Formats: sequence, structure tokens, C-alpha cells
Amino acid sequence: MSNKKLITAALPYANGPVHIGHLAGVYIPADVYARFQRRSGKDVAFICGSDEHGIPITIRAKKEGVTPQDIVDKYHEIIKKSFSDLGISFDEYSRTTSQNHRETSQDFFKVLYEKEKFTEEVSEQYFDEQANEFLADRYIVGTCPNCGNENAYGDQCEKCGSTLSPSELINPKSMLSGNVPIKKDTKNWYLPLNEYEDFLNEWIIEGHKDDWKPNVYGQVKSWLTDGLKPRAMTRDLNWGVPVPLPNAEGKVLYVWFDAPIGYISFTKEWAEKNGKDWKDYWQSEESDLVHFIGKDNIVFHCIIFPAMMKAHGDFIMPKNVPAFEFLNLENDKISTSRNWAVWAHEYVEEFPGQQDVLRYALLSSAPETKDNNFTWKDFQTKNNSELVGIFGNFINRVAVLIHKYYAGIVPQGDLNASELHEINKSAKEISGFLENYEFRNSLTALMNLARFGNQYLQAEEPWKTIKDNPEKAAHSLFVAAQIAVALAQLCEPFMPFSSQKLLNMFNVQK
Ligand code: B3M
Ligand code: ZN
Repeated sequence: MSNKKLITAALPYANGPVHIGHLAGVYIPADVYARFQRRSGKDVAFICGSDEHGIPITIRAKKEGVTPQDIVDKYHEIIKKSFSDLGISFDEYSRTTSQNHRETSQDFFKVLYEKEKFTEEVSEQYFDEQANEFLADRYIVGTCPNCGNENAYGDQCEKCGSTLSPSELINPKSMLSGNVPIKKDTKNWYLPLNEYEDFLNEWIIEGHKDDWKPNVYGQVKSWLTDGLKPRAMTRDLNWGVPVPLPNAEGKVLYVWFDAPIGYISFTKEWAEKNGKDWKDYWQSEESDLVHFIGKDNIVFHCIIFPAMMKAHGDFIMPKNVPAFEFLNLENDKISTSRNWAVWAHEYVEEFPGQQDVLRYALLSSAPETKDNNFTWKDFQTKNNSELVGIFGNFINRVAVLIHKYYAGIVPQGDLNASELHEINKSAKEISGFLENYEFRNSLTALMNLARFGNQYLQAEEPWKTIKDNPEKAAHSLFVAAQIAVALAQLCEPFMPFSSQKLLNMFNVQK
């Protein structure tokens, strides 16, 4: 088994803060997995950073009347702080506007270019003569051919939900100047994804039928069944990593070309600071690469980025891509534009010291296999009846009883076979589930150990036996303390803040 775990979490766009949907569907599960692997003695690199290029950034900048750089500077800091406040234990959290990332992604592009992996294609694109810019699909508005909505975008009509291309719009207008755009020829570099179909079929469809999640496997299969087409890896835009070729002025790398390379650039930054070699993680069969993402990113992580890495030739393929579905809030789709979300940075402010409650609540309703729902009522129930009522209650009873009868010193003892078995069984269950990306089940297994602890105390009744059978009472509380310590250790990936407090309280190590 490989000793290195290269764990990545999707790079959030630095065009707004992160919300509970992002946390439940990517960052908290990824963090649990990374912490669990570290506890298991693996050499972990847990890598993330802000995605600071692409249209989402420039649109936000236009809306706020500031530059794209202003936008990414602002949101990078907010996002980074929320992650650290919530205990997301990235080994590196960087950003795609770093100089190192620019060089790394340009070098990657040049390797593909020199190996003649790209095709050059000229196509007609809408161009705004007044703004002197080619228009990204999102920058064109017009009438939807399907429902007549006059404010449909070049890529989508938000009224009827249909996917569009700019040339389908009736009466297209540029959002930059309001003028009617002209069509103009432009040359871009394409990656012929169709040439990677055999490789992808063999690697994923044949090779990962049984170990990848059905939602991921199914999506990849349907893309491959439909057939892949060449996809432009460059864009006519003025925000992004410049295409490193002569005569490519005004062209940048497609954001989905540079962003996943961010995983590599950020690993380099981390490795340099820590005296490691990034290649041991990216270019060695001794390393397991795992991408945590949301379901809307599956095609990029299972088809496009692997095709890029295959074309390059030096990189390993991901072992798994555990993609999550979406989380709704109070039965309604989370929406940034409608401000329907629980924002991570606001939660941290409004519930100081309660990070583990959110981690617990979001994990237990993580959208693992289908979309799921978050409600405040449920959040409250999970806190009151599970965290406080079962877990906290057990720990508290153990601590109170040991203080009361033994002045706070755990009585000496030995675990008998069945007591030992019970604790080990929980530890095994938790790790079995986590190895399998079953986060909800692993959390249930953890809580079951606390439930067992409560039942054990109830059956043993040390508060009674202390009077006529003090030896039995001492044994019961010794066992209860072992369960409590096991809980303190085993809960670390899920609830790192509480774990630390409990470990201090029991004066033991991770
Ligand atoms: N920024 C998209 C998203 O947040 C994107 C992920 C990049 S991962 C390389 O959906
Ligand atoms: Zn429409």
C-alpha cells in the first residue's frame, strides 16, 4: 500500500465567500479524510488554494465596479480565514495568481505544445468593437430561442434552464457596451479529447467500475458514451495566465486548464517550504492521488485534467475522485445571487467556539449519494440530542464519577477481551468506512461507541457498586475511561477542537 497520500480539495473561486454547501460537499469530508490518513501514519499532502481566474471573477469585478485583482485579493483572504477557523487542515492553501503558479501552468502548456498535443483551430467568436474584446459566453445577452426570455445569457437561459450557445441567442447584445457584437475569427489551441477516449475507457470504465462512486462512474460513462470533442484550452480574455507562445497576445489559458494545475503548483510551494520533493507525490506510483470535488466538477477531474496529464506523460492518475452531490438549505437550492446560504465566515462569528457542531451537523447530512438538505431545526437536534445528549453526556459522566470517587485519578485496571473488542471494533469500523469515503457511516460508528459507553455505565452502575463492591466500581470506571479516551482520539478527524480539549482533559496524546 502506498504511504503517500496526495489529497486535493476543489479550488474555490475567489469571487465570493464559501458556504455550507461547499463545506459539506468538499472541504469537511476532505479534511476528515486527510486527518484520518495522518493518524494512520500516512505521509499526507493536503492541498488547496483559491481559483482566481476565469469569468466568475471578472463578472464579479464588473458588478462591484472594481478590478479582478481587487476581487481575488478580498475573497482569497476571507475564504482562507474561514477554512482555518473551521479547522480545515490544509498543508498548503495558495492561490492561482501566484508567480509560481503562472510559471508552472505555462510550463505545462509548453510541454503539451512541444509534444504537439494541441490542434490549432480558427473559429468565429462574438467581438465587441467598442470594448475591443472578444466576448465570453456569459458576456452576451439576448432573447432565449426556447422561452422568449429577453435576458438569457450566451451559455444558459436562467428562466427556462436550457443550455445555449451564443449564436443561438436572438438579438445578441454585449454586456460590456450594450452594442450588437460582430463575429470575428480567432485562433485557439485545442486538446483533442476524443483521442483520449480509449485511455479513459480502459482506466475508468474498465478499471474503476467497483471502487468509484456510482454517481462519478455513471457521469464519466455517459460522457464517454456520447463521445468526446476537442476542447479549447485557451481563451480570448484579458484575465488569466497568458498563453506562453509568440503571437498569442490577448489570449490566456482556459481557467479549467490552469486551475487543476494549481494542485501541482501548490504542492511545489508546500514541498519547497518543507524540504520535500513534489515529484514524490505527483510522479511516483508510491503515491495515491485523491480529488475531493462537487458533482459539477466531475468532467474536469475525471476527463479533462487526466487527459492533460496523460498528454504530458509524467503524472500519476487519481486513485479516486469522490464527488459529492449538492446540499440544499431549508429545502431550497443554495444561491449566492439570492443570498440564500449559510456563509462560513458568518457562522464562525455568530457561533464562536462551535466549529465542531457545524462540522458534525454537515457531515451527518453530507450529500454523499444524493442531494441532501440542511435545516436549522436538524442542526439543533443533532447538537442537543447527539453531541450533547450522547457524546458529551458520556464523557461528562465519566469525568464526574472519577472526580467524585477517585479524586480525578483514573483507577488502574485491565480491559478484558470483550471490552477490548468493543473499542477496537469501533476503531476498525470507523477506518473501514473512511477508507471507503463513507463519511456518514463513519460518524455513526463513532457515535455508537459513545452510545455503548452510556449503556455500559448504565449496566455497571458504579455509583451503586462503589458501596459494597469497590473493586467492581473501580474496574467499571477504568473501562469507561478507556472508552472516553478512545472517543477523544477517534473523534479527532471529525471534531478536532473537541478532541484536543478532551485529550488535554485526560492528559493523553492523539
Ligand atoms: N473553481 C469550480 C467550482 O468551484 C472551480 C474548481 C476548480 S478545481 C481545479 O465549482
Ligand atoms: Zn429560456
